[in-house]
Amino acid sequence: GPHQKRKIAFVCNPKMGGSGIIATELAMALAERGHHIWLLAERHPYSWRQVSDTLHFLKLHVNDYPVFESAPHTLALAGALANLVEQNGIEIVHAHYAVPYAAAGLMAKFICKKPFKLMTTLHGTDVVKLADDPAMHRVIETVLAESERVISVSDDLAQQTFDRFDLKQTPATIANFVVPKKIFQGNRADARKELGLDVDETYLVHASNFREIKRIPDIVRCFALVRKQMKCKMIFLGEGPEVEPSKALARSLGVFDDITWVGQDPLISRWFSAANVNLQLSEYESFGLTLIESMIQGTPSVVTNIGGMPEVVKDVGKIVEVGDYEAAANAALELLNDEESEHIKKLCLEVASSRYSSEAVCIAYEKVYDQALCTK
Ligand code: GMT
Repeated sequence: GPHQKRKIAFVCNPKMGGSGIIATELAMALAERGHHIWLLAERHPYSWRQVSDTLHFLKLHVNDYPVFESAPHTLALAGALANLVEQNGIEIVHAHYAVPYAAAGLMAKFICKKPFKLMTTLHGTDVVKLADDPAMHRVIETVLAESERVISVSDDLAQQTFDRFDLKQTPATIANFVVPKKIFQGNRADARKELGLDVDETYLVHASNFREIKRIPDIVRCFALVRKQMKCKMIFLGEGPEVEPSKALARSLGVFDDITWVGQDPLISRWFSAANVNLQLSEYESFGLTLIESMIQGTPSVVTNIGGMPEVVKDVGKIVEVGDYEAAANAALELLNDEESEHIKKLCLEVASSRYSSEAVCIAYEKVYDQALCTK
């Protein structure tokens, strides 16, 4: 339906990672819907595309004058935001992550000569992990209280936030979404041919930034157990500190030759389309973007019973306890069972396109922006 065109500045982490991907895709989708969007960051986010002339990128310059131990990034962001708002008549600053992005937004509010509304989307690590740090806790609590609206990417994260901070109300949930343009359009065989994979092989997949929180050793152990039961291969997508240790563990478990470490690949959807099962066995995950990226390609996931993952894979995946890689292996074997796989594939597609539609998310945010601008 018709909606008012807004002027919105986005601030997010431009590095490869779910929060930056979602913020960037949301910025682009809203610009395509006619809103005027500015994205302020140290560099173009990974998935940035100039989709509309109502979309603007502003490079953040952080002065790293040598007297500083580390460059005052948050202050640079706050000042640049204040300038951006004043120069362009921006009505809303939409921050992805309470710290440091919404905190910079709050500082900008203090500096800026024109009023604007601060919107904060929580992606997890900001509230759940940083809340344990007493200094950070105070900052986050203030930022949440001073944000016009706080949105969480899952119901679980909303509840966790409410439990940890003194808030007037639980944040509203607007889930992450599938990006239509990124969907691989071919079938599994097409994807495999394009990737040079064996059309008849069974492939398990995992994608992340290989931080400790992803529990990569559990994935390697899970794969080794599945490999004992049937011929199959493992594909690791992404880069990070746990890549090298995972190779050592794979060697010691005798499955090194059955694993491919692909590294970073922008065409991640092709890999999910090619795979039979996706594994995400993290210690914490507010949402788990790869779950819907694989779901839309018809590939179900085995996940740990933590954070937002159970609500994301509800009806279309298997849930095991954190650390229980044996249960994860059994769950993967169940999903690999031929009888079930055609049915699951259909269900995955259905759920991913209905529950995680990008249009529905844009509409939900437009409503939140409207509400924020209507309250004085
Ligand atoms: O999990 C990461 O390593 C990256 C992190 C980020 O900042 O991009 O991801 C968080 O936000 C994503 C988008 O909302 C979620 O899908 C991830 O689950 C969440 N990560 C954690 O909660 C650990």
